[in-house]
Amino acid sequence: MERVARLTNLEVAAILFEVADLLEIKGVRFKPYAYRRVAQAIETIPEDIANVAREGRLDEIPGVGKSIAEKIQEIIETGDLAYLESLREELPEGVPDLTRIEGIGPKRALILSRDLGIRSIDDLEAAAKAGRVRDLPGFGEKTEQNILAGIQMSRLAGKRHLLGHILPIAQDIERRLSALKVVGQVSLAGSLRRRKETVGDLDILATSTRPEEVMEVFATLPGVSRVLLRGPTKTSVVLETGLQVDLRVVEDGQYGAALQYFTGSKEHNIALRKLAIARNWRLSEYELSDLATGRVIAGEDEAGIYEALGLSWIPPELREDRGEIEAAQAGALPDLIEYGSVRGDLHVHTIWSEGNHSIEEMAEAAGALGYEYIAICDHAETLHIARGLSPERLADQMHEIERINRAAGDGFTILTGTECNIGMDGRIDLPDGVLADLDVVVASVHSGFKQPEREMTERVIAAMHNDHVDIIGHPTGRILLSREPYQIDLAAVFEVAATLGVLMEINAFPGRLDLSDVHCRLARDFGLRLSLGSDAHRRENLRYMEFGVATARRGWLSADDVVNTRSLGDLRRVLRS
Ligand code: DGT
Ligand code: CA
Ligand code: CA
Ligand code: ZN
Repeated sequence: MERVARLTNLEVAAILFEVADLLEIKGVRFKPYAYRRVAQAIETIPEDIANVAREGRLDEIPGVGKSIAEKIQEIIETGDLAYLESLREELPEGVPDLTRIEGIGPKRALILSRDLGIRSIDDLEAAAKAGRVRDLPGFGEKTEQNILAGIQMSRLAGKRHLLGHILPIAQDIERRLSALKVVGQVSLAGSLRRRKETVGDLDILATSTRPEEVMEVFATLPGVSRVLLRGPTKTSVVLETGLQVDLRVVEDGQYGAALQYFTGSKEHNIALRKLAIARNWRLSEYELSDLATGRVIAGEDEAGIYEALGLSWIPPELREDRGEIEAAQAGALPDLIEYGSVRGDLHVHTIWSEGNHSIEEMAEAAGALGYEYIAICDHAETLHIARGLSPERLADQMHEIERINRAAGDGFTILTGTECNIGMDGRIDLPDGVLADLDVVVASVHSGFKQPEREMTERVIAAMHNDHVDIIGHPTGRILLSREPYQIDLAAVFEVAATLGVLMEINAFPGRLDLSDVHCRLARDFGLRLSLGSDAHRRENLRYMEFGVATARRGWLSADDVVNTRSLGDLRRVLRS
């Protein structure tokens, strides 16, 4: 028999959720509800659904009758569901997508598909713009306009936003709400509180005894372009940037439970709920309570919920169900690097290459942040678009840095450096004699992103074999929301880096954050040390460092794993060794 990959409960549930969606599109009544209910139950039961099925206990799951039980059985055995396939075939291509547009239900989607041959949202937009939608039965000019507006909205809503762009906006809203007399506690929640690299929408939580007043202020904040939903406990708005912001107001006694719930992640919450169910308790967005007696066990503060479940409080950055719950049970959570613990920035550009401020200006701004050192890492010559430095210009820059350091005296040090380019063959675009004189050599890939994995991997490994290279800059080259990482075998790179003592960069620039959280954790498993660099191109960018620290925290890193939490003396020893 062919072996079928074992599906997780979440994957089984996802298949049932899709059945529910398609039945709904077909206009079937009641059944979608039944499928959703079962899917939700499967998401949360503490046991592997395959075990439940094997022991013939599927009917113990609320809502599961004979017909759904058979379907679950089929999913577990084959990894697929013929019924779902037939539903998919019944509906013309694109119809499920069309129903995601506001104002288009199943009926209209089917008409658009049948009469105009529309297969996608792009098709629909073209047809509406050409005025071909208004003449369909039951449509009209107004509906056509609404459809275009709905398409616009769904495009904005589907877009994610960079953490680095959203955080200041979020903190401003948080400040404005905290300042209100009628507001007690306020916290940012959701993926933003977890400091995920991109954010879908912003979730904010507050306590108040006068929710209407809070909602009024929230709905009229500067920058709000539309109010999507307005109620006493939840209001949703869209900002001019297209970012949706949800505010929920709860009572003091429920604040901890709500904060825990709305911080997520969903996967973390599901795992936590299983712990509650195992004790015959129930964890909801309102409270942790005893199922039998209804007694409230915790809910006022978040730590109390974790504590009641036998866990130490888990920092939000770790809440992705990647082993943090097991670690908290064992008292083995990592001692995460703190936001204020970075002592210097190891990747800074200046006006000498593509930056906007002088060496002194960058140094002054870094000093104001409390740093002890920065490394000036302008590009080398072959990066023409970035006005890279020739060896002669770099020598001039080194003299300039020496002069500034001497004039400034002790307390703050500017390190000389480069962000040199790793050529297609792994060669570095500066002579060894020049590299040897620099304090910090960052080497990065800036071209030839399409190389096959084997070549790219060999290329970066070859660069690491240059004894002068200290750090590999933005090691996967991704640009968030726009460019995929290049193909590279990071495990192979990390293995070599571990033997050679080369550092991997966490580039804190909001669009990069590369290494990613998951890769940071892999690097830690290899025993690597990492370096944080803001890649600042102007002095304000130095503040991006906090997003790099967030990524390090999400990657389970401690201060020890990151070299620029060390004093300059210790750092120099790491760079030399
Ligand atoms: P995002 O907005 O896509 O960046 O991600 P989140 O994590 O902010 O997700 P969002 O805004 O949909 O919901 C906020 C939190 O609410 C989420 O992290 C956990 C909780 N939550 C939302 N939906 C569910 C759900 O279906 N089940 C569970 N257990 N929790 C949920
Ligand atoms: Ca969110
Ligand atoms: Ca949300
Ligand atoms: Zn670069």
